[in-house]
Amino acid sequence: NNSVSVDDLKKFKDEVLHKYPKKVAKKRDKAILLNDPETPPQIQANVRTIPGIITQRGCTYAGCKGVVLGPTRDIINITHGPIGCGFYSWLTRRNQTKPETETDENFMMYCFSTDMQDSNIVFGGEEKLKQAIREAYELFHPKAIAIFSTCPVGLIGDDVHRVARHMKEEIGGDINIFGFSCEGYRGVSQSAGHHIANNGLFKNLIGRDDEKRGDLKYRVNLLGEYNIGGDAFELERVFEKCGINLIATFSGNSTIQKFENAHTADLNMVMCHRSINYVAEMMETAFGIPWIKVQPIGADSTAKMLRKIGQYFGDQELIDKIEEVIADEMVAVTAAREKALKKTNGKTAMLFVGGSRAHHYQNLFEELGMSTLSAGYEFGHRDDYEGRVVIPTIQIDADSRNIEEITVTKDEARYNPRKTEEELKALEADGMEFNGYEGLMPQMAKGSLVIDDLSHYEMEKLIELYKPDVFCAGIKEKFCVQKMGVPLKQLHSYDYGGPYAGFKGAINFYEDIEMIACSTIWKEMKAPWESETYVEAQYAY
Ligand code: CFM
Ligand code: HCA
Repeated sequence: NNSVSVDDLKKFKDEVLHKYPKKVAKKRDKAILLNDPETPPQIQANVRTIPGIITQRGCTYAGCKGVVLGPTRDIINITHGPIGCGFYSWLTRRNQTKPETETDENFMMYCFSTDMQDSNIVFGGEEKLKQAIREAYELFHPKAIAIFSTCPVGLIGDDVHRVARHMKEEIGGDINIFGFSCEGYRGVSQSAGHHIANNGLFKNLIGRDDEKRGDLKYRVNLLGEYNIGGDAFELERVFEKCGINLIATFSGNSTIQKFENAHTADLNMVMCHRSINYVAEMMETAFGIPWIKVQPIGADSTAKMLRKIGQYFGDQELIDKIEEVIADEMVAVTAAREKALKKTNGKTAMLFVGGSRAHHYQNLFEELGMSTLSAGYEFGHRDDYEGRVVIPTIQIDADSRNIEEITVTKDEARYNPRKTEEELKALEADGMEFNGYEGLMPQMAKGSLVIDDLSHYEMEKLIELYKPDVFCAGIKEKFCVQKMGVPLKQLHSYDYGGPYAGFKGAINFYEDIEMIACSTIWKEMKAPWESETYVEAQYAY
C-alpha cells in the first residue's frame, strides 16, 4: 500500500503528539497533514522551530554565506565572527567550481575569518575586520570581498557596511567590497539568509557590467542551481548541446563577471524558487527579464524544461535542435531506467530536505516507479507546499525591455499561493491562462503524509511505522536512520556522488538508488554476536 490512510495518520499523530507538552503538540499538529493534491490543506510553515525539538534546519548565516554566495569562486568571503562559523561552513556544501584557465581566481578552498576573540566582543571587532580585509587584499588582490556577519556581530553592534565603505575607499581602484547582515539568529531558518543574499547580489553585483549583448542568441540565466556534485556542469553541457547561451548561473560555477552581465539575458529560469525567487522578481522589475519555473531534476522534467525554453523563444530551428538533443540523450536514459526499474518498481521513499529538493526529487523517484509516502521541507514557505499558480510568461522583445510591461496582477499571481474561483476568472479576464499549480502538494499523491520542519522524534516514528525502502535527508539524519535498518540517501551532498541533475544526472541517480534501496544488507541489522544461539555455538566446542 503506497499511501497513508486517515487511520494511519491518526495513529502516527497519536503516537507522536501525545509525547509532547500540550502547547507543543498543538503547534506540531498544524505541520503534519494528509495531502490532497486537488485542494491542498493549509500547512503551518516558515514559523519558529520549537526549542529542543531537534530540527534539521540551519541558520541565516548558512543560507547567505554558505548557500547563495558560497559557490562563486572569485569573491573573497570573510566570515566576521568567532572561528567556528567559518570553519564549519568551509567546503561542507559540495558546491563545485571549474576555473576556465589556470590563472583564473578561485578562493573557494580557503576559509577566511576574523577569528573574533573575547576582547573583540567586549571592545568591538571593526578594527580586526578592517585588518582582515587589508590582509586578504594584500595577499590575493581580489576583484571583490564580501563580509558575512555571525550572531555576535549583531549583538555587539559592529557595522560591517560602514567597514566595507571605509575599506573600499582605503584600498581604492575598482575593488568591490560589501557586507551582509546575515547574523544567524535572524529569521526562523536559513531562508532569511537567502533573502539577505539576494538583496546583496542585486545591489552589489547584478547589472554592473553593461557589455553589449552581441549577436548571441537564446541568452538565459539559470537561477537557484548551486552546482552540488557537479549538477551545473551537466546542465551547462545540455544547454551548450542545444545552442542555448547560459549567461549566468546563480550561483553554481559562477564568477563576478557572470553576475555583472546577467541582466543582458532574455529569460531567467528559476530552479530552486525558495532560495532565489527574490532575484528573479527584482530582475523582472528592473530589467524586464521574465522568469519561468523549471525542474531539471529527472530526465523527463529536464526535457520539459528544454521544451519550455524552445517555446519561449518560438524559433523553429531551436525547437528542432532541442528535440534532437532530447531524443539523443533519452537513449541512454531509457536503457538505464529500464534496468533499474526491474528492481525499484513499487518501492517507497520519504524525502525531508531543504526548501525545494523534497519536491523536485520526487520526479526521479517517479521515473523509478517508486512512490513517496511522506515528504516535507526544512524551511519551505506555504507557497512551496501548497503550490504557486503556473501562468505562461509574457514574451518581451529583448531590445525594448521596460518595467511597464510587467503587470502587477502577474506578480501577485505568483506570490499568492492559492486562488479562489473568482480570482482565477479575473486572471483569465486579464488574458492569463491558468495552467494549474506548481508545488510539493499538487504533485504528491492523495493520502501521502506532508510534514514541515520534521523533528528527530517524528522521523524515528515515521521509520518505525512505515519502513520506507529509502529515506532522503542530510548528514545529521544519515547514521541515525541507517542504524534503524533503512538506507539514507543524502539529497544535500549526494553522499559524495552525483551529478543528479539533467540527463546524465538521472542515470547516476537510477544506478545509485537501485544499489542502495534494493540491497539486502539492510535486513542484516543484527550483529552475529547479538544472536545468542550463534554466540553459544561458537563457545560450545
Ligand atoms: Fe534550494 Fe539548494 Fe534546496 Fe536551499 Fe539548502 Fe542545498 Fe537543500 Mo542543503 S538552495 S532550498 S538552503 S535546493 S544547501 S543546494 S541541499 S538545504 S533542498
Ligand atoms: C546548510 C547546508 C546543507 C547541510 C546539509 C546536511 C547542505 O543547511 O547549511 O545537513 O546534510 O546542503 O550542505 O543544507
